[in-house]
Formats: sequence, C-alpha cells, structure tokens
Amino acid sequence: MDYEMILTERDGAVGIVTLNRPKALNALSTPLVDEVVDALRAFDADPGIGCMVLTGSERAFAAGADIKEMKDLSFADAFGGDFISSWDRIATMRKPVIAAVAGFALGGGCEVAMMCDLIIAADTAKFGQPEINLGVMPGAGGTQRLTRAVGKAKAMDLILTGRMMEAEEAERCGLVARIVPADRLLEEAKTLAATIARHSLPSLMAAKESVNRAYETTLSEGVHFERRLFHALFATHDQKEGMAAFAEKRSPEFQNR
Ligand code: CO8
Repeated sequence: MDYEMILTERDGAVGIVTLNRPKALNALSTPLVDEVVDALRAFDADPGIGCMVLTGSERAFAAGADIKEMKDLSFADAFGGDFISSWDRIATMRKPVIAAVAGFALGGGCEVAMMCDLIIAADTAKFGQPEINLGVMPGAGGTQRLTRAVGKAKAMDLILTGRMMEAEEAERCGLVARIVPADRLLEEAKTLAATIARHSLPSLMAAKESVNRAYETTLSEGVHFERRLFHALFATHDQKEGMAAFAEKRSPEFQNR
C-alpha cells in the first residue's frame, strides 16, 4: 500500500515505520494514525518479521494529536464518533514494537510511544503530557500508562503541570529503557530490534503477552497465566532446539514454530 504520511522499510527481520509529517512535527491526525496501524499490522502478519520499530524525525517523534483537526470538535462529535479510539489498535500488535524517540514526544506522541513495548530515546528526547495547557487532559492512555510506567507522583507532576521531561529524567523514572546519542538512535533501535528478532517468535510473543498481563491482573493470576504460557512453549520445535543447542554448546537455529 502507498502511504502519504509514513515511510516503511524492511531491514532483515525488522520492520520500520517512520512518521513522516515533518511540517507539523508529526502531529497525529486520524489519517496518519490509520496509516501507522495499517503498516504495523502488515508487519505483524508478515512471517519474516520478528520485531518492529516505530520512529519519527530528529526534531519530533510526534508533538501530539493534531490540535488543528480536533479544535472544533463538539462533545457529540468526539463521543459519538469515538474520537481517537482507533489509536488503541497500535497497542494490539502481537510482535514486539520498539518506539525510537528523538525530539518531542508530547501528548498523543508520548501516549503512542507508551503503547509500544519499550522506548529507546535519543539524548534529545523530550516527553510530556501537555494537554492540560489546552484545557483538556490526556485521552489516549496517558493517565493510565504513564502512571503505571513512572508511578503516581511523577505522573501527577507531568500531567497536572504539562511540563516536559528530558530523556535522562525519563530513563531515571522508568519510562525509557535506554538513552543513546541522537545521531545513533535509528541504528541502535534497529540493532536492538534485530537482537530481539533473532529469538523464537512464539516465545517472544508469549513473553510480550505475559509482561503486558502484569498491567491487567493480580499477581497470582499473572503468575498463573505466565506458567500456562511457559508450559505451552514446551510444545514448540524451538524449545527443543534452544535447549538442545545449549546442551551441545552451539547456537540455536530457531524456526518460529
Ligand atoms: N497539532 C497540530 N499541529 C502541530 C502540533 C500539534 N500537536 N504540534 C506542532 N504543530 C505544528 C505547528 O502548528 C507548526 O505548524 P505551522 O508552521 O503551520 O504553524 C509546526 O507544527 C511547528 O511547530 P512550532 O512552530 O510550534 O514549533 P516550535 O519548535 O516552536 O514548538 C512544540 C514545538 C513545543 C512541540 C510546539 O509545537 C507545541 O507545543 N506543540 C503542541 C504540543 C501539544 O500540546 N501536544 C498535545 C496535543 S493534545 C493531545 O495529544 C491529546 C491526545 C488525546 C486527545 C483525546 C481527545 C478526545
């Protein structure tokens, strides 16, 4: 499919989606988000892809939902049309998705980054939920995912003031997994994605699902869920191969089955 607001690229087993609306700092209009969902879904369904990277430009991962698109919405438009609900589909990919963030990740931009499985940030990255400055509040998961990622104190600090936080603070409080120099961001994200993609896909998908379950359930239910998936992986070829390779002191050759 031809896209107008994103670029897609395949690098071995890594699928890369780049937000490409530079004049608006990658503001997340509905058509842009629809393209992102479509591209991620295509990679998610592609048996040759093991991990995805979602990234933006040097200046902005994304400066939020498109304010110009939503400024005249009425309550009836927003509620009746379930405005922004399609964004949730970004969080439904079954393969790992890495957000590679440089520059601004604000409002919906921060929320989309948090829908990914882990965030790798350039040292130039700035995160924030500035919706309060616009007379609204986060609407695409910010009050929920940010609070789970960084805890109530920091989430309240960011959401109630609308301030931005630098990459270093974001890493310190657990929002970001790694910080890298800005000029190395994409290479580092691709290397990380390739490292992940080398593993057996069934085990990657099960591990992702199990970590995400930690946000949805109690500890005992989560551990139970984990145990069931762990047991299920013994039905795979790749479990036999992975453990045989260890015993034989060689590298495993996974077949994603
Ligand atoms: N939407 C639309 N256009 C934008 C956005 C945006 N979020 N951000 C930047 N742009 C545009 C600017 O209008 C400008 O366009 P133009 O040249 O045509 O005037 C262009 O991008 C460049 O921006 P600036 O000139 O402002 O660049 P600066 O370097 O001076 O400033 C900032 C960069 C600080 C990032 C600034 O652009 C800014 O504050 N942007 C808005 C950030 C923001 O408030 N984001 C939150 C948006 S709300 C949101 O995401 C809510 C999601 C859930 C909503 C649920 C509702 C139901």
